[in-house]
Amino acid sequence: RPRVLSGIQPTAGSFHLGNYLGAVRQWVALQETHDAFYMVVDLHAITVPQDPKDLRANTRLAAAQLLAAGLDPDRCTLFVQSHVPEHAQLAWVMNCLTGFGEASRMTQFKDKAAKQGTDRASVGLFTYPILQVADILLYQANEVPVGEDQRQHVELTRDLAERFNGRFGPTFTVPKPYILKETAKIYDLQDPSIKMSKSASTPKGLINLLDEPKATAKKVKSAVTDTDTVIRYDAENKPGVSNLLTIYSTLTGETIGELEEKYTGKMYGALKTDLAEIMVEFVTPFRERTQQYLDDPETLDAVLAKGAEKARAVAAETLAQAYDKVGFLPAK
Ligand code: AQP
Repeated sequence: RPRVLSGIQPTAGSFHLGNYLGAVRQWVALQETHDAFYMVVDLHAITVPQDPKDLRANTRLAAAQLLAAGLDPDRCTLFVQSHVPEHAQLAWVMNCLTGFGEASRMTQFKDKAAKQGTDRASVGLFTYPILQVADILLYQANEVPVGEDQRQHVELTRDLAERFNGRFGPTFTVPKPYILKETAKIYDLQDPSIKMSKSASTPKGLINLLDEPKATAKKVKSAVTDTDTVIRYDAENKPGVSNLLTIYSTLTGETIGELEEKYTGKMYGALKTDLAEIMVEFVTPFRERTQQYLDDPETLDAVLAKGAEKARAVAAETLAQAYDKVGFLPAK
């Protein structure tokens, strides 16, 4: 079976619709066909300041949401990044292989650092794409299921894997991004020119899966569309309507073409009312299942402990090979 690896940050509490449609939904499908490793990336979370109590709670919350979304610990390996110290250990080697200019070109870093101010942005934020490289290479992943915003980091991973292999001999699998065109980028409901994001979106444009279903329905109903009246997919000229059609189609399995036909001659209001109902039907059981996992922290922690053990077995082997190739003296 080919292998996949991906991660999600525990920082925002609730996952948002972009996280789910862009990434987590694919994770659930891929556990059936791939040897799948998924993690809650708490090391990445501390690239910006975190309250320790919140971080711990949000890490459990993220794991609970992944299980609620359909990850099955018998079909995939689910773990917490900091439980596998090899991530930080390989990251150092990768840091030393990356050019300063190369790291400076990462657009996510540039965007986030610009928002925080260069003096306040941490060095961790600067090197976090390189930690991500280590995350992926440790598992010899063939594919990395992510949203479009992560494509550049997977490209960096490919470059560094090839550089390491070229310099020290074949060691790492060179991974490919796994990005579904339709859901690669889910947009803010109030500003469909920007991606839905916990930090960039307006509260009204961001659908948090754990919010009150009623509030979610309201956000869908007040989504920004356009002054035209035709319900048609046209990402360039009708980004708001197209975003709603993408969300609708992904959640129901109806194709965009079928939806365009279904809503011929209907008003935007009808589309939004129906989509609001579909969203409520989706988030209500999701919230309940998440709560059930949170109510049983011992079981949750046991799942994560078992996941960490499985992950470490793979990660330790890769790290040992990499350390040997680099020329580190083995500790006897
Ligand atoms: N709008 C989106 N459309 C499609 N995919 C998305 N992802 C995030 N936003 C969208 C994908 O979700 C996965 C987890 O990303 P993350 O750990 O970076 O989660 P986040 O921090 O909650 O993501 P945000 O909201 O984008 O936060 P910022 O911008 O503050 O970092 C990834 O695979 C990502 O591509």
